[in-house]
Amino acid sequence: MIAWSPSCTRPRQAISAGITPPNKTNNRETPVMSDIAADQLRSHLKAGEPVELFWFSTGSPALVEIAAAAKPQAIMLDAQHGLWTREGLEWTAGQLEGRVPLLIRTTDLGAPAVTSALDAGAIGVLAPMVETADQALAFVAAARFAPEGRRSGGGIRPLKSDFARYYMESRAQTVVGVMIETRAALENVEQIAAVPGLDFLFIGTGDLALSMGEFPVPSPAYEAALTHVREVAAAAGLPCGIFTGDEVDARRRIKEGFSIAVSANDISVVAKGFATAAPLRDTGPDRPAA
Ligand code: 3PY
Ligand code: MG
Repeated sequence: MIAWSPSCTRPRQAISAGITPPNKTNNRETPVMSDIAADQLRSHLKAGEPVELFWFSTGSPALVEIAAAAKPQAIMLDAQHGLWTREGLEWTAGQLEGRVPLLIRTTDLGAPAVTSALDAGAIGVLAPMVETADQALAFVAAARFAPEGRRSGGGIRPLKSDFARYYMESRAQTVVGVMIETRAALENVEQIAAVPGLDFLFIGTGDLALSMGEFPVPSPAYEAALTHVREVAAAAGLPCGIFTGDEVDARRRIKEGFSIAVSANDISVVAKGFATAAPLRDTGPDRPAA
């Protein structure tokens, strides 16, 4: 039996082929990863259903807790540009465990960044600024235990109950994506999409526009690049995500055929919320005199 991974929809052999998560029906063997959440995310991606992401940069576990009540299909903590500390990742992952699928955009492409994110309890990682197939290959290897990769074993959450089970579940369930967000990545996107063990591509629209010289007013060439990446991903059997600024933008991209889009990010939501609160001081002269 082949345990499901988004890569299993692909023509080539999936990296997780042959890995079966331990039997979840045995009550002595409670899953140790964020199992339900992981299943939800993977089944959405497998079915080609749109996945809406809430994206968090402020490093606030409290904000994530508030947002999780809206039941997003997945949450992304941005360790590259955001204020997340190692402990913040850990506490946030703990509070979401099994309820909302948690992904982490790693600080960089290095193995320690990937290890911290997965040890904290994320069910998947997203690599920023990937430009070559070799970089994608190394990132995938850092995210997967041997024999598929070279992830180091350890961490509080993986070790807290049954590391053998965690190891098996993680081999079957961990989701790995890479960002396409530079001109060089565009040139190499076919080779990147062909990297075994990759589960999705994700376009960083801001950096891509900067790198192409298309910021702040993109031309049709920029839109054509987005379409090209989506089509390359589809040809490789991979879902393609895209960074979007709000729900309207996210809906538009999902209608175009993107699989993952960002319907809310904490910076914008908080900024907009406070902006609408400010006009109170303009209430006017109708107020009774003190
Ligand atoms: C980009 O748009 O470049 C991103 O990385 C999303 O934050
Ligand atoms: Mg970026």
